[in-house]
Amino acid sequence: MMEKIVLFSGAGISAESGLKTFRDPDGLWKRYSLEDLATPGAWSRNPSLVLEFYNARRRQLGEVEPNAAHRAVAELEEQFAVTVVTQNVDDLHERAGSTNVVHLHGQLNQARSTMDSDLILDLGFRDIVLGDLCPKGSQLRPNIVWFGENVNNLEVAAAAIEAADKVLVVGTSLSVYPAAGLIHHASAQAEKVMVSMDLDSEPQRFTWLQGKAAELVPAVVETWLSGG
Ligand code: BV8
Repeated sequence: MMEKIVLFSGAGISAESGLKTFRDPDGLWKRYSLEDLATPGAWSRNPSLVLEFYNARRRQLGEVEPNAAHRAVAELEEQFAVTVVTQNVDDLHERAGSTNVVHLHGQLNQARSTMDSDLILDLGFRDIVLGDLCPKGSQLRPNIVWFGENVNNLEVAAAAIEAADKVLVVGTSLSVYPAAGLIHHASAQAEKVMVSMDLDSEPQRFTWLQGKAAELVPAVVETWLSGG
């Protein structure tokens, strides 16, 4: 029976691929107010602004690549049963080769109908503009979970973390709920490691490794793949 690993990631795992994080000094929420861009109110007030914000991030996503951290996580699948639980809306885990990725906050390369939230369309890296309609005739929106909207796949994610023999948390400030609360589902006997540049909140029962994901994650993966 393969040991189970959960990789729980936030924006910091994609920082070295060139995607901005949210709360670092040059982060997205330092330049834009999240209330003006990532809430249902923002969408009803100014849908074009919201569409352009996500169009710009989606275009950028089409120009960046997974980094060594994403690739190392994909390599774990050689010897472990791996579930990636990510807060990120990018597809870099998938592009690096991870085959079991649970997105909590939606996916930037998907659009969603505004009249049927189950009607989801693949976008690739294309824009969404006003007038782009779903097959049922309503405006398309980014398939992103905005603040004040319910998070996807919470139960699946919690169950995977509870069952994990090892939990590796990478690149998250743990400042957004309920996603951040998921790490408390890690069992007492699981090996628990957290990689980030700085500590925004106490790492709870996790061993904290301070540094860059593209350096530290491959080292942790190498240790685990060689039986350490
Ligand atoms: C919900 C998609 C129930 C958008 C995101 C008042 C009203 C309503 C809700 C609330 C409220 N007060 C609080 C809430 C709950 C709210 C919340 O938590 N707000 C926060 C701001 C306090 N949560 C919600 O609203 C959630 N839904 O509660 O529904 C409900 C329903 C109705 C009414 C009420 C409640 C929905 C939250 C989802 C929001 N969407 N993303 C988009 O992407 O545009 S959240 C966004 O921030 C990201 O998805 C990510 O998940 C999240 C956290 O960011 P991180 O990934 O952690 O990134 P961050 O920049 O913060 O940190 C970077 C980390 O990386 C740092 O630790 C840094 O050290 C490290 N790092 C940087 N570089 C590197 C590195 N580490 C390693 N290597 C490096 N190179």
